[in-house]
Amino acid sequence: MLDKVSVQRKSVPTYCYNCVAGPDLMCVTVEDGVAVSVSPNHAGVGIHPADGRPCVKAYGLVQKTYNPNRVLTPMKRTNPKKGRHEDPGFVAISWDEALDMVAAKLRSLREAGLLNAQGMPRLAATFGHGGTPANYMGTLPALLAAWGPIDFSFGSGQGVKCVHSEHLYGEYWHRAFTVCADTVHTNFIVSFGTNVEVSGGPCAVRRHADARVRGIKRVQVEPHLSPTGACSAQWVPIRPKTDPAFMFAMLNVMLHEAPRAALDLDFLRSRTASPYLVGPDGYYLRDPDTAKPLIWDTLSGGPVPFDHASAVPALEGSFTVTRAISQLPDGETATHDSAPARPSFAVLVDAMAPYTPDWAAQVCDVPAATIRGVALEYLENACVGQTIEVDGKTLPFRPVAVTLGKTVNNGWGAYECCWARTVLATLVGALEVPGGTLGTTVRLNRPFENRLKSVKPGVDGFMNAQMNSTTKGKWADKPKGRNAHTTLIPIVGDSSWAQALGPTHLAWMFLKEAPGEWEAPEPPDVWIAYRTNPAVSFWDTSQLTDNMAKMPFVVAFAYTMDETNHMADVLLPEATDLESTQLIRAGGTKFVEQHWAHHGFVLRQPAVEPMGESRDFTWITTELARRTGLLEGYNKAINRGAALVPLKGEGFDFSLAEDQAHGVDEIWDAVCKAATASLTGGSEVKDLDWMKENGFFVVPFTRDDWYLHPTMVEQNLRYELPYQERLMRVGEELGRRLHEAGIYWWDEQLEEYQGIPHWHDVPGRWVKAVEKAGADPADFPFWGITTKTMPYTTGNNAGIPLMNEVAGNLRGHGSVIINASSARKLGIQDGDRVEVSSVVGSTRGKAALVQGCRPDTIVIPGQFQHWKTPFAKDLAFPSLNAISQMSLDLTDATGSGADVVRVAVRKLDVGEEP
Ligand SMILES: Nc1nc2c(c(=O)[nH]1)N[C@H]1C(S)=C(S)[C@@H](COP(=O)(O)OP(=O)(O)OC[C@H]3O[C@@H](n4cnc5c(=O)[nH]c(N)nc54)[C@H](O)[C@@H]3O)O[C@H]1N2
Ligand SMILES: Nc1nc2c(c(=O)[nH]1)N[C@H]1C(S)=C(S)[C@@H](COP(=O)(O)OP(=O)(O)OC[C@H]3O[C@@H](n4cnc5c(=O)[nH]c(N)nc54)[C@H](O)[C@@H]3O)O[C@H]1N2
Ligand code: SF4
Ligand SMILES: [Mo]
Repeated sequence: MLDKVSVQRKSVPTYCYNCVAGPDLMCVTVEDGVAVSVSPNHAGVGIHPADGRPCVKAYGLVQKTYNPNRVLTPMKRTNPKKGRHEDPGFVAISWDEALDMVAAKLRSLREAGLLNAQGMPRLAATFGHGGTPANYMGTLPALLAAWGPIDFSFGSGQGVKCVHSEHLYGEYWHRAFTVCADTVHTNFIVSFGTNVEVSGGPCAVRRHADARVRGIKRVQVEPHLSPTGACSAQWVPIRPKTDPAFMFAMLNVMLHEAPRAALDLDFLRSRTASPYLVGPDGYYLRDPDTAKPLIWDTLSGGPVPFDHASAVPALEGSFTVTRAISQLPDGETATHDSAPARPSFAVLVDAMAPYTPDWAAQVCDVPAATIRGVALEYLENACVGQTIEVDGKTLPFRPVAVTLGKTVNNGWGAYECCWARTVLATLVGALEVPGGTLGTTVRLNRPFENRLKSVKPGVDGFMNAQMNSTTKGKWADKPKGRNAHTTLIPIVGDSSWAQALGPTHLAWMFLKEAPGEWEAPEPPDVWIAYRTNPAVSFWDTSQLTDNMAKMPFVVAFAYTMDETNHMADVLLPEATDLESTQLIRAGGTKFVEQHWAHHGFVLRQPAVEPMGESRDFTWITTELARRTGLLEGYNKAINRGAALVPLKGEGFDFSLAEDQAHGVDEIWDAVCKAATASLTGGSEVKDLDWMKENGFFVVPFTRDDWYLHPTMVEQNLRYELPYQERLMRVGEELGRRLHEAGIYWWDEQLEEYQGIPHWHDVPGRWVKAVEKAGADPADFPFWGITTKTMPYTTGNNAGIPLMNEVAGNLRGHGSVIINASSARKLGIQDGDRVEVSSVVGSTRGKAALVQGCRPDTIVIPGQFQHWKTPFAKDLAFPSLNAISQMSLDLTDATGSGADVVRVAVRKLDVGEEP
């Protein structure tokens, strides 16, 4: 008989936040100090919307930890020449040498001045994938705060390739950095390319499964049949980038075919700008004394200010206003006598008149009856007039929602889609109420932890908006960063996240060549990169890689070698997911479908000892702060709340001494105590040990806080829809400023600023881009698009073999997905190696023949074509990013672009590939 070997086994609660659908709870099973598996954290049952379960990606974290290809010592470059084909000649160095080298460099920057001669920050930093790195970077934000100006201009596709227009307009209209359906209550969802069963994490997957049991109907409108399409009630294979036409036609049906009484007229009158009178110059007619927008009161038969208490405003009709003013750009005022006036709603009705389902059918390649059917079903399910009780509060019940996926949400056409999506909700009062279309979180408007608190009364009865000024003298004629967000993008504002949400590809492009009348910015003296891989994630990756080689000094936190840290001067290996400590917020409302009935904090803790020489991020940061001479400022920033919450509040003070370096546990112990104290008004103080034992600390979060509606009613505010008077003015001003500065290369983008959007040939822009590149569009007959894939979180875990193994079960993994009959016409069989080319270049992979894809569209899932990342580089997978264009012409007014490109497909001959 064998001796019983006693194994020390423990289960360590922690979190996964590897994609924006997190944070999700999980436990790590550790045997004799070795992480052996990941499991749900059952303590989360009834608290976490997925009852404590993480998704498949979290199960890869064990392999991530023990990946033999990890960078496990600091390293420095020995070959000064940078480029894809230059061997960096990395050699291992001690932490002392690495930290001293970085600190010396940073000190030299401070001595030279934080801004360079062009007024640009000498230090730049990029953190990838939708802000998720912030949940792994410990106290780094405190060091960044202590530093001063930093350029966050250089993106990786997060932001401009993400749900970008939604981020900006969504937040502007209803504090919706991202948007979701209120899946818990809704009955009917129209999803335009929201791949929520793949991208929404366990919370969304669980919710949609429960909703299907309840009998919900989801219509998935997208060019190829994604897993989400496959488990929807209906799939509508729309032509790429024609979604605005589909939605305009839905509006047309609702406004021109359905009876008015089917709409939520009360909501339109009292909670939107629908009654505001539009004058002859397209601007609101305003009261001459107060400058308040006027509405037409049907009771008194005359114009009154919008906030007149007892008015019953007209939504339709044509009126004459005896005397009014309008506010033109640049503070100019026009006076109107006997002005013709129409309510915004009437202007909307007229504007949507041409967009009939028959018209849209031609544009979208979808039968008119399908479009009409979806619109009518939406209307039928809207339950206008009904209410529901949530946490003891009676709220409107409108169980219909419209959601938009990332390629619908960015690039040309995205503005129209976001606008139409929000107007569809307002027409039936389904915005921000149970069952309807909801915002999830805020990132541009503070405070980030509760979006409801970010709502304050602004101008004209709407909520406040934080925009970059476009008026003379106040407009930022000199950009403050290399993507010029304050100069070009008024609506992005200038809060801490704004720059990373600017037109981040321009920063890369301008390193090579700036357009006329624009001073080409010098690269930053130092660029810090963490958990981001623009060399794989962005567009036209080969050109981007060349531009990246121009960065003179790159500090990269490194997990394995990858295509971006290939350009680094110093590699810093931080302890990763299962090896390090951080406390973050959980619950309340967050991205995607992270709506909880609780909120609080969750701890990431070392389940195992860090591998090799890798060190906790907080330790690395503290050392950098100390060696750069910024310790005091860094500690002050932590005390102020840069690590999570202020360490001092009412009834508690866990502030750290500012003149000394603190240990990792000491810092997080103080943060744990302050966080729990602040959440409970000081009544419960949980220290680091308690959090390690219990994993998370939450208190109830009232579910009516999922909805903005009560806040809007409380503050008597209106949604700034359907008419965009303010944006019109801003656009006009921006145009004047740019033209005064001799800048005409942003003129097409200026066209996006309209009172009511209209259709323009959105997909045609990608065709024109082919012509502009000097090629014949007929040679590129297919649409190339991309999609997320369940086991991968962008390119973050591309080097983990388990993910590839699991993904092998998915249709089209690592392949070019193509419609079977289109493929056969090209002589392509399933599994054949094919080449997909565009005006930018080509990419190769095997063909996956499917029925569920439009004949004119190919799909390349995920982001691959690595040439450095171990394991991933041997997969020989294709990537849309190698062939998509990075161009000003394909940039919309928010500064975003789409993962869309015109392509050709051909079968590779035998012998063409090794
Ligand atoms: N084709 C295609 N391209 C896309 C998209 C798409 O769907 N298809 N999506 C776009 C979107 S929406 C986004 S948000 C962007 C995201 O793109 P990026 O911001 O570039 O993010 P990731 O691809 O996740 O890159 C993560 C990098 O961090 C490294 N890494 C992983 N774990 C660790 C760690 O613990 N420590 C350190 N130091 N490094 C680590 C990985 O090796 C990888 O190089 O991609 C965009 N690009
Ligand atoms: N598993 C996983 N989840 C993730 C991520 C991840 O990398 N992996 N990334 C996270 C991030 S950063 C983001 S931004 C979100 C994105 O989340 P989603 O937007 O839900 O993700 P995608 O899979 O990129 O959605 C693409 C879908 O849009 C369709 N599509 C493409 N072009 C068009 C078009 O022109 N019109 C229409 N109607 N549909 C179109 C495609 O068919 C595809 O099904 O996912 C997040 N969640
Ligand atoms: S959905 Fe995202 S955050 Fe949640 S467990 Fe999966 S990878 Fe982690
Ligand atoms: Mo994203």
